[in-house]
Amino acid sequence: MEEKAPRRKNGHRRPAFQMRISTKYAPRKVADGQALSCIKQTSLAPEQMLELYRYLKLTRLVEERIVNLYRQTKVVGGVYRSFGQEATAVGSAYALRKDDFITPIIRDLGACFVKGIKPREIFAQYMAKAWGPSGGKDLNVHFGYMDKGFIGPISHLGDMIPVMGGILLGARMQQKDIVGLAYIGDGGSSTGAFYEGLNFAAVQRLPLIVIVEYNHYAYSTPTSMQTAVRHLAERAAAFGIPGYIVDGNDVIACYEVTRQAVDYARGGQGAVLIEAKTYRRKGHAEHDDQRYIPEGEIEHWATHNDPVDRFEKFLLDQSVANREKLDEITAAVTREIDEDSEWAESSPMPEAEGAAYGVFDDSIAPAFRPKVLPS
Ligand SMILES: Cc1ncc(C[n+]2csc(CCOP(=O)(O)OP(=O)(O)O)c2C)c(N)n1
Ligand SMILES: [Mg+2]
Repeated sequence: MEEKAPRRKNGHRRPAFQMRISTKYAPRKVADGQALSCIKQTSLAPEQMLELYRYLKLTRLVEERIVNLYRQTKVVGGVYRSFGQEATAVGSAYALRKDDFITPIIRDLGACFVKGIKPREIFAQYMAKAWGPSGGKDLNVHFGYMDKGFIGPISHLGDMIPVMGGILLGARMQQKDIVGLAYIGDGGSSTGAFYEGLNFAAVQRLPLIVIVEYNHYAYSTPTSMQTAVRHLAERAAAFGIPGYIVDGNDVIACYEVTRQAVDYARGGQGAVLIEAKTYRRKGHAEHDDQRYIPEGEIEHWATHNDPVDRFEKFLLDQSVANREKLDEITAAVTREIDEDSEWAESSPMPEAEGAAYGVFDDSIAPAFRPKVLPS
């Protein structure tokens, strides 16, 4: 009789080849003419659902205001939106603990809000103001907040996955039980850094959750032109880790699948790959006129699969809230946005010499001090 392979030094047997991916939270086909809602099986309490609704509306309306400021030439640089895919970032980040870490990319503003970032910080950052989180040194979502558990993006193309692996390895050495959630686009998931980072996390059994946002495009390249796999979650098999497909426009499904992954990762079982099926309804950035999109495609998603509409329908159908309650939440969000954008607009631009600080160790005189700073 064949003997069982001995346990390896690191304590686990080679995992079985996993071609199967979980589709429990995958998008469902609905009967013709029936509007999409959200999954009903959830552990979320009604007040948590209303909080999720607030984050969804906040994300959409903050981005709308940023576009408004951009058209008035008050924004420095580009504007990147998560329009139509807000549920993925909001629902997934909501499944984390306060001390867990995230690495958001350009479509994950909602996750930053869930982590405790205020709209005023986002407005000031987009306008390169001194009171923004990077003090005008960088733009849009290029900023981090270590004490809120979020790492600023180095690049949007996969590099944050090995960085998060390093954070989690460091946390393990410090005996902290934090989980790391790294977001990546469909395009970014075809880069070398994605493979190296996830492979390392898988073999080290690090508590890393990677969410691949399949939003159909990387800049102007359709996903089918940059990868031969149909479902990006299938790639989990290459790393020997579990893979899930989730309906990225169903905020409850995004929460539930991430919560399951968080339990698995925090329980010491290792990394998880989640593919969120969604759609980028705006261009790569505000300047992109989307001429490469087939006619009717955006309208189709807008009419049938908008994450905010779907969640509203759910909340009303399930009697979690009535229309007045939802309007009240939206009105409060709008008031906050009005106040915060005004605060950011009236805040100062940075002083030139500020550029010399916060780059290297501030206790050492900046290299160009004699030329820039008064002695
Ligand atoms: C090394 C590097 N090259 C190029 C870019 C510019 N860039 C930022 S996002 C992006 C496309 C990403 O597409 P995808 O991964 O599908 O994410 P999505 O924008 O759809 O969310 C590109 C080319 C970059 N940030 N870093
Ligand atoms: Mg993409």
